[in-house]
Amino acid sequence: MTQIFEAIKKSAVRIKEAIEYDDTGYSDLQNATGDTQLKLDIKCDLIIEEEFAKVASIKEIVSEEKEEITPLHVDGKYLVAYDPLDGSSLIDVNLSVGSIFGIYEGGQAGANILASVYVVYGPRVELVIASDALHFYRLNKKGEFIFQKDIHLAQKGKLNAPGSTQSCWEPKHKKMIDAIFNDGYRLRYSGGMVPDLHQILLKGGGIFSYPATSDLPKGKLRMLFEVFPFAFAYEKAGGKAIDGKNRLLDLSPTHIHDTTPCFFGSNAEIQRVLETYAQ
Ligand code: P6P
Repeated sequence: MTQIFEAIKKSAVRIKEAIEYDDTGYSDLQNATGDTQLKLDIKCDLIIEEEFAKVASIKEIVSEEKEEITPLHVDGKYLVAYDPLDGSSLIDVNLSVGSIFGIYEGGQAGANILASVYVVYGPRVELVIASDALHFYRLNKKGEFIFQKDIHLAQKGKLNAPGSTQSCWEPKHKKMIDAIFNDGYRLRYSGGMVPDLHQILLKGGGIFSYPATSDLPKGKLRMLFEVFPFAFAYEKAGGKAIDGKNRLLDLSPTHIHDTTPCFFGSNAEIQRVLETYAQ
């Protein structure tokens, strides 16, 4: 697995430079979800595929930018599912974006995830590896990721990151979000899953929600390369990750681009979600 982490670190340095200096215009292509791809989306996907092609332990890869699974090494052990540049539409307004990776063995279910990694491209480039714990690194001037600390969530936090179109929320969800704000929580939502979830982890706790809505009954965020990697990370930090009722890592996609409603947070906030969605 170490070689996969090293390949991700090399990709992150190359993606950082692409974000800073390359064209942020749109291509005339669409991804599997129907999003028009930025030239950067395609370039970052190619960077990661190039680096993974050098890692013999990777059997196949799944990318947000590709319709189907891509085979790499027939004798490899792992499936790596990734979103090369999550929130890329935020780049042209100079907000933080990220890359997300899930490393699986023996299948594509949440139960098959062995580790996850995410990278935040912000004022600083930071990388977090979820394996035995949640390990936080920061890029230095020499292009090396230097370990900072292990991340731990408090039992209860102060941040509320309510995603999706509010006019499409179920009444019980709106009532819950309003009650959380009435308890003094601070709104922290940029529209970028990676920086939004990273902030809650670094600030010690809170809740990020992307629920089922009338316009997206199965949610928006993809199981394999967005939801499961962060669910694994939040659990390693001592928090929880659910779909409203079930633990997210107990779910299995039927298609590699399947989505699910998702809630990530400290234990106290997730308890509020469970009580709300049990109604
Ligand atoms: P909304 C970015 O497009 C993304 O996939 C995630 O990074 C982010 O959490 C979500 O969509 C934002 O969606 O509907 O709240 O704008």
